[in-house]
Amino acid sequence: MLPSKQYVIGATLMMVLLIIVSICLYNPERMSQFKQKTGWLQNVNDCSQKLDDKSTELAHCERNLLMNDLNGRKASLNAVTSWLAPIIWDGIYNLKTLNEQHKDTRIGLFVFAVKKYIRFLGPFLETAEHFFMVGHNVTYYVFTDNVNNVVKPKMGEGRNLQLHEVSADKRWQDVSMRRMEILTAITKERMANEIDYLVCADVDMVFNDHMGVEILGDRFATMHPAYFLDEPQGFSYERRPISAAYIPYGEGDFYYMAALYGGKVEEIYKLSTACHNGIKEDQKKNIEAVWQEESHLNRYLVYNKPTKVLSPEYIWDTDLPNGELIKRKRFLAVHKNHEEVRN
Ligand code: 4GW
Ligand code: MN
Repeated sequence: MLPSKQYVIGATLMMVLLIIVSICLYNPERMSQFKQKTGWLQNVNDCSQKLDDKSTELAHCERNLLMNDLNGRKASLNAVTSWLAPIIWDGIYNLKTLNEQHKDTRIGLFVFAVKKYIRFLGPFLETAEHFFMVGHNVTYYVFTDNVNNVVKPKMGEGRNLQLHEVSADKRWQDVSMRRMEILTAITKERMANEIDYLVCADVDMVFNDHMGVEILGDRFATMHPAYFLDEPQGFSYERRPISAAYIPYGEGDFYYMAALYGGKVEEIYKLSTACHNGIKEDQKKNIEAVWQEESHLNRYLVYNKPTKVLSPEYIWDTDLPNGELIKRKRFLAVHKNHEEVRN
């Protein structure tokens, strides 16, 4: 019996298919040409083929570091801000290179120790000698109402201390805010000739690990360690439009803590002048921003973004949660008895 016509056609087609498959298996290059011609490659994720679709490219190439939305990491945990300023974490910088770049840089450290806060000055300065800008040219600018009571620490080479007398304000809020007024004067008159960068710090802190030239930039500020995982609508910015420190909902990137910030001397002159003017404007209206000069600092930094942001490695408090995210705790808040230090 002869095979039917359909059977012959079917068998021939099978034979042709078999030949194609065996040629492809033998020659993979021809296989990929075949795939491209027939469009098989269209769904393959190839970063280089999707340059016109930036968001898809970023997502599937896992470059989430630059993303600041729900698909990416929290803005605070990145190594760069959305305006492309570095966020300083351990491991992102090479200290040897930076030290070489800054070998002639002159750095100032500005600190206020008035009334009962003079007790914090000794540990602050002693730990600074161990951890702050070691090997660099450092001038401490200490402002106090009790110059005779300051014990100078043993200081390394290239380091010196200036003591400046300042009157003690009655209200602690005024003591804290007075720093902005003093800064406007001293950055203009004295520091402009003496130093290149100024670092401003609270005195109720101790240095606990390396803090060096990696923090320096035109204008830098530190994330508040209690807010770094919060969303901006939860930040304790000044929210009353009547205040000069007002920041509307929807604006702002980080909540910065006034316990550590700095920059080039002329930048700190501009920053302190703006904050001091804001404080004076509020005083005329008989109001005070919710967190005094820290509120004005945050307002300034929303509209004059820092060129470098310091991660919570640079201000930490051991009472806070999420400490496991912070590898190096470089500058620690001293736990104080608030009743005891109240003036
Ligand atoms: C409450 O009674 C006080 S006293 C709040 C601040 C006081 C204070 C602050 C003071 O009596 N003397 C003084 O020199 N200061 C300076 O302002 C000092 O440099 C201190 O670190 C800075 C900011 O005050 P603070 O450290 O108490 O602020 P927080 O609580 O934000 O760390
Ligand atoms: Mn403090």
